[in-house]
Amino acid sequence: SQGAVLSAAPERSAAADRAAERFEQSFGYAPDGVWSAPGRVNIIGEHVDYQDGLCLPMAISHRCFAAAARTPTSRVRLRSAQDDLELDLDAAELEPGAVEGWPAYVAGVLWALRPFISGAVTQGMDILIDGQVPLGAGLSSSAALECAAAEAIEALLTLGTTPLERVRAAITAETDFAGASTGGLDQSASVLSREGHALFLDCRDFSTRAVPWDLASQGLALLITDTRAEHSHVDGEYTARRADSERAADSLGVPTLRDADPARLEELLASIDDEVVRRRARHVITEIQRVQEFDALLAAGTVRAHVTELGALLNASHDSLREDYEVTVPQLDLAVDTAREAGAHGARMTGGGFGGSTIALVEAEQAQSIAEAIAAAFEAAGFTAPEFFLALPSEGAGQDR
Ligand code: GAF
Repeated sequence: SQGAVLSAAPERSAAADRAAERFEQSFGYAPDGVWSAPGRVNIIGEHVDYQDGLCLPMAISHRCFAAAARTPTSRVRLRSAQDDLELDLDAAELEPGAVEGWPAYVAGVLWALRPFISGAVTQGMDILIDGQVPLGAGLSSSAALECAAAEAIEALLTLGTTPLERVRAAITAETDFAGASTGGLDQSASVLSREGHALFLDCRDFSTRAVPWDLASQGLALLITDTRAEHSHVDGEYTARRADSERAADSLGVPTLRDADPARLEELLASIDDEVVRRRARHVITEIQRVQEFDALLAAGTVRAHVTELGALLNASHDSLREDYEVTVPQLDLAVDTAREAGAHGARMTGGGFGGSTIALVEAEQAQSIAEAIAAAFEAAGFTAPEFFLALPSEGAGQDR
């Protein structure tokens, strides 16, 4: 094996300075400011956000930066340091379907914020996007893009929106403008996370609570493995799972699976005729319960004090996503199985699945050897070499300079 390199967290203030320089190189003048928003991992609570469930994500140290300025025109000009695709359109022409590719996630946020803009959207602006969140890794590069854009637009237009209103605008941009019908976990994590903490998120009303999640001082680490497995058919499969979960709620006669009583699980499941729908229901209902148990353990003491039980909940989450929800792929299962065999307290896929990343709760001193074991297993299986990061609980969206 080539060994495994655990990439260090990119330094935030240097990255913000670089985004400002790149804006100036591209547009020929200095930006009014730089704003950024992070990617995320979900620690537990997967495929439950669109059923009013509970999730426990955290922001990671990889961020998307937006250097931006108001202009004395009505043109919206969007450029990227990573991609040649550009957008230059009149602010009044913003409408779903009018924009393709990554600029749709930025233009969509401006469109979604129009209820907060007095009169029509006519103010022009220049935005340069400089992103560090790995693309297609299941680490929410698109939410980071939307949420960085929302911070920049809020400041440029002094809209007076709350963080939660910006979360909702980012969700609307994704579902109604870019056309990806996701559940809100990613945008909430990107905007509302606090440094050193995980975010307890109740998707029924998007209320949140910061939960201390300081692994480093306890000799622990959360190892992210980007499996680099190709995200094929992701959108179709995601939509299909969402539809299955809605069928499950219908069969049980409840508005959402959050309303199903976990104490009556066996009885409820027995009332669902369709075998696939029954398994989908079992995943969502038990996953919401696992988040409650995970949160209760964290409230009762340190991560270290309950590391075995917390690890077991991570394992149970993955097994449920593999067997009942069927959103894993061989690379995700191999990374998880290998991490467990190499000494992780627990491991699971994170995010939507069908490719993307896994997380493993590990002793800090074993992070390197577990990463090496995963890299070796991937090489032996003939899979593309994975990439490794440490998930350091970072601050949500905000202004950099
Ligand atoms: C993706 C979606 F965007 C989220 O809304 C969530 O459903 C997640 O998959 C699964 O938990 O990241």
